[in-house]
Amino acid sequence: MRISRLKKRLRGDHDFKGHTILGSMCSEPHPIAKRTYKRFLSTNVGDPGLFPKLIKLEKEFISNLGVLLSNPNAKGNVVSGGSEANILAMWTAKNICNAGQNEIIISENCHFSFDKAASLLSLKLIKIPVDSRQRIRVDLAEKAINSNTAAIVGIAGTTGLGVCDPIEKLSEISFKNNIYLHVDAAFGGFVFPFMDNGPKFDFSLPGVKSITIDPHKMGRAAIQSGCIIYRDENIANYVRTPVSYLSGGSTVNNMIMGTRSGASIAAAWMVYNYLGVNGYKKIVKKAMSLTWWFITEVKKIDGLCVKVEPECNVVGVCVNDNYDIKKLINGVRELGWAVSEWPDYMRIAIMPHVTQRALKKFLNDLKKLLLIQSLHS
Ligand code: 0PR
Repeated sequence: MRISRLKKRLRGDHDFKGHTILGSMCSEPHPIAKRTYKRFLSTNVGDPGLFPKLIKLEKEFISNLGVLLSNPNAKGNVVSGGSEANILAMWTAKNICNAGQNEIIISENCHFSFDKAASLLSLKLIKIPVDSRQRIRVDLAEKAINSNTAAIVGIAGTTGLGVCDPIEKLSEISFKNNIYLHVDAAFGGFVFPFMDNGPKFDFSLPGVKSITIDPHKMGRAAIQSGCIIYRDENIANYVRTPVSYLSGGSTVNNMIMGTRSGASIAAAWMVYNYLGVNGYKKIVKKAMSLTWWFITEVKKIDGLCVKVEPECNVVGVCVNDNYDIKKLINGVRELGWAVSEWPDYMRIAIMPHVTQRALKKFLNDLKKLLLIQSLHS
């Protein structure tokens, strides 16, 4: 069997180099991440005795991210992605709490990984409405606090609309009430720290106990790499499964996965050190200027609007009452574009692989489809 036959079989799937993927929060990994991933493909840090140096590299990487997030004492792990990181944070919060505390206060715009966490851990999500800027209503979040509250969650870079909850205020209410605050910065974690005036969401806020941050989104690393970062070792140790028999002797596993790829860690470490803060600043600057340009162009098109001004490179494109968003989304998909669909908008993520040229073509297609809709109405 030749690889060309496999390629032929998979032909037709989208590809980041093909410039049709506009709704994804992942991107083409940096070439250095790809090379490194390949080199360490067969490593498994699920058996720490086999790869102690890779484990050390993982610790160093987490510590690097800790520094980025204003906390050199941070501890944590590279996991499969934001979903696993969020589930681990909820598991940790549950283990810290007293029995019976099972309510999680969270924005109605949260990622579905929290629904999974709630189902797995028998938690109850108290979904709080958002304000006109699509950010959690802190007044309602505060009102929802009661003796059953296990944790509060803030989102730094929402999945659909790229906004940041008021984490500073959530930190205040969490700290005051001694409640665990987790920040889901799966997307914004590799964006906001590299902006000149990005929103505050990190460990400099005293209430924040853990943060999800994903190198496989804006970090230009390879899939799978998400990170769960805890404020300190004590918090990091609330999820622990003792393992007695592996090659390094008795150890603990503090995540969901057993076998896990060391290639993800090596690639994320490599690209992070290769790009450095200045490299990421350049990536974010480019993505944000393209985002603002795209929003300006969207607003010029009769019938189109943006759901809210985003705070990072994720845009919710919607239509006015004369048009049907569902039809528009179906139309762009038929023309070959991959966009994400919400009930009243489509999500466009201006990732590093997205070019202005592709966006111009996409905007033209939107114009044509809206014209067709108006002629048929
Ligand atoms: N938290 C936030 C805020 C997210 O946006 C996401 C995923 C997660 C957690 C979960 O991360 P993992 O998917 O790494 O577990 N956000 C994207 C989404 O669900 C993930 C994605 C990426 C979807 C690429 C599509 C795609 O092509 O929309």
